[in-house]
Amino acid sequence: MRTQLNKFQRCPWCGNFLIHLALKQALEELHIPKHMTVFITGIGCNAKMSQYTECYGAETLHGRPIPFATGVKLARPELTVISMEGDGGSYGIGLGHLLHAARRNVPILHITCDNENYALTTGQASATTPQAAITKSTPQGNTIPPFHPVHLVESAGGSFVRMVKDKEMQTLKETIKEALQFPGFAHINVQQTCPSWKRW
Ligand SMILES: Cc1ncc(C[n+]2csc(CCOP(=O)(O)OP(=O)(O)O)c2C)c(N)n1
Ligand code: SF4
Ligand SMILES: [Mg+2]
Repeated sequence: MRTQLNKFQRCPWCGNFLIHLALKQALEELHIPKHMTVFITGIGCNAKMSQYTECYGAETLHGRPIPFATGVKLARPELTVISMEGDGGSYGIGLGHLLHAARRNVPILHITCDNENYALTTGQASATTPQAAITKSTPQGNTIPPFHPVHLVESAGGSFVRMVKDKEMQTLKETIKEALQFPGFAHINVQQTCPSWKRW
């Protein structure tokens, strides 16, 4: 984490604190140098993480970190390239990129901070919001069933696909380490705490 940035734009108890710490520890324990790491995010609460991390990176467009990260990896295959988005970005607007990255086996790590809602825009329902959940966009309860992200990415050809809870930090860190050493496309769905909007 950048030491000079001590004011994170996050709610207290946000799961992104845990995901960020696990990622930082994983990179440190694998001795991956900061100048060899590129961290690409999209847009959303999670996306600020690339600004808060001491390495190369960019905060791109909602749904588009995977194509950006793919380009970086193609140009500089020796770099460790991490892409991150929320559930809205990964499984909504950017779903096509995720499935094709899995199908093409692009050697990057894509982490989804899955808080089951569009948090930055104040909590609308996403593709992973459970049925009956009350959100800003489903005041009577969500009527649409969510899909299962792990099954979805596996069906596209993803061979390293994991689902981990943010609070299980040791498991999360070890899973990130495993994914960073995987020689193909790796996807981690992190079940993320969002005390402001996820109340189910
Ligand atoms: C192309 C585009 N459409 C819509 C938006 C508005 N927008 C900004 S953040 C966001 C929701 C993000 O939700 P998610 O990807 O789940 O990330 P979270 O905030 O939950 O971490 C939306 C819809 C945008 N920035 N760009
Ligand atoms: S709205 Fe949710 S995801 Fe966004 S900072 Fe707050 S707790 Fe975290
Ligand atoms: Mg979200």
